[in-house]
Amino acid sequence: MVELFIGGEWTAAADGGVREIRCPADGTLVATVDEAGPKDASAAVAAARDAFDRGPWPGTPAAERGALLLRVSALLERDKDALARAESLDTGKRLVESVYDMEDIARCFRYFGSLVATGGHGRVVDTGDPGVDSRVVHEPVGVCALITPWNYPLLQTAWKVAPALGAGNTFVLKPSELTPHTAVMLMRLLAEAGLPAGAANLVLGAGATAGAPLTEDPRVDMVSFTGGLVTGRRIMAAAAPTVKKVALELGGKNPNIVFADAAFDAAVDYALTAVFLHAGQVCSAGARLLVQEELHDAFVTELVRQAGAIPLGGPFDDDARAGPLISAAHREKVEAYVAAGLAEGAVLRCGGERPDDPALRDGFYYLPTVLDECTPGMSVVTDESFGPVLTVERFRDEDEAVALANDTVYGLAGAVWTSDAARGHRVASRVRAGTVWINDFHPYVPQAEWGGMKQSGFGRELGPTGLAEYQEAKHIWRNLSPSPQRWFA
Ligand code: TXE
Repeated sequence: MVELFIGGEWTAAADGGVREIRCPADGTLVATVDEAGPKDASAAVAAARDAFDRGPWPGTPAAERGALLLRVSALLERDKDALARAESLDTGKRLVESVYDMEDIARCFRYFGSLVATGGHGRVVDTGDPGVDSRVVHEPVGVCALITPWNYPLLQTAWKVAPALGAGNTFVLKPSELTPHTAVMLMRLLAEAGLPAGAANLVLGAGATAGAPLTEDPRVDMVSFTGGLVTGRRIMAAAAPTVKKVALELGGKNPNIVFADAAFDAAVDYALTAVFLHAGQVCSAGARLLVQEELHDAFVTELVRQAGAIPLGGPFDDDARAGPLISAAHREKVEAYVAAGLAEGAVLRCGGERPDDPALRDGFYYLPTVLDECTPGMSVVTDESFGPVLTVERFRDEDEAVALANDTVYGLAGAVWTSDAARGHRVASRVRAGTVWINDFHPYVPQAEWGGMKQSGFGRELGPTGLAEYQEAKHIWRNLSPSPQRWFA
């Protein structure tokens, strides 16, 4: 049985709740895990609070905190095959993609380890008064609730855990109830690397019963959440009465803008990975293709030809290039968006149904789907379907491309394809999104900030700002020779 990790001990759920984890690729039982409820969430917060208020971690020198993150990075490298396998069984993701993720995760810990160990830890302020010593120092925020989703389970966890620990915080992690295993494995690696008991705590379970109590608990100082927009709004409201610091990464409906002068083969190829990677279950997926009028027919014809040939299969099928959706309920949601799009006038160019291959019958597969002739306002264009569904809209000129790109409540990412360098930069600067790629799609590095504008959320992960999210700036003013002011005398 997989248990909760509270105060450095593996612990069964207080109410004896359990949950079965099944692989989305074929429905096989992966494991049975403990299911936390409010009592467990409260116990985990108590442990994290105690470790912050009385434990050694917040006062551990930054160089040692950085060194611990570097040790975790090495342990992640050591165990990457086992971690990748566990991730693939929980998510249904191709093993090769999970291996890439584990390498990125090790890099993330390495980046924050170096940043913390070598970075500046405050500054002396020039007040102009030699009788005053004024300094600004950076302190940890306190107890952090880290709530993560199922599409990149350990990656999104790493983006929070590494900076949170690096800054000296303690935390309670609540991974998605669908994909708990790599979070469990990470807890073991943190302990092996020497993290003091109570600094890292793990509760497994549903959002409403294991996650929501963390967001309401007055002993929690900060909530960092990655997930859906509706849940993000709920979490922000739950955190409001106790005025917690909140960071939200809520996905996107990301435009991929292709001008007629784009490098054709590369633009088609990247348009496919932009949207069909991990069956479209990527917060930065390029799910809205905006293509210039004169290129439209040739571009979409070639795109559809290639999309129709993408082989689907489970994590360990070497011939597969895309896997299943996470759950039956999620596939039904994607299907409903496609049906709505067709009812509103979109033209189905490929996909639009489940595969008929009997070998895939027990998984939650859905064919790569291209909906052409889409228009602003269709729900399949405005909402995040989070599946392998590409909508295609046409534009005439640069202004119209930018207007369509920004015609969304989201602002996480986007891309522009053009061989005109000046236009690439102009459009990149006008697209309201936290990341814009020019002649590329999807790359990110731990050194560069990641996060959204508008309703994609606020706060940044990765980069120096990703560390600063988990810090408070404190001004310490010391009067070196106090003498009476006689203000009231
Ligand atoms: O996510 P939820 P769901 C989007 C995507 C998807 C939609 C819904 O469009 O279709 O969100 O997916 C926990 N208090 N993204 O329902 O609910 C939950 O247990 C505290 C985008 O699976 O956002 C899980 O750990 N926690 C996205 C986490 O929140 C709560 C990635 C995410 O679940 C909670 C995933 C509550 N009241 C989905 N309710 C991205 N940004 O990458 C749920 N949770």
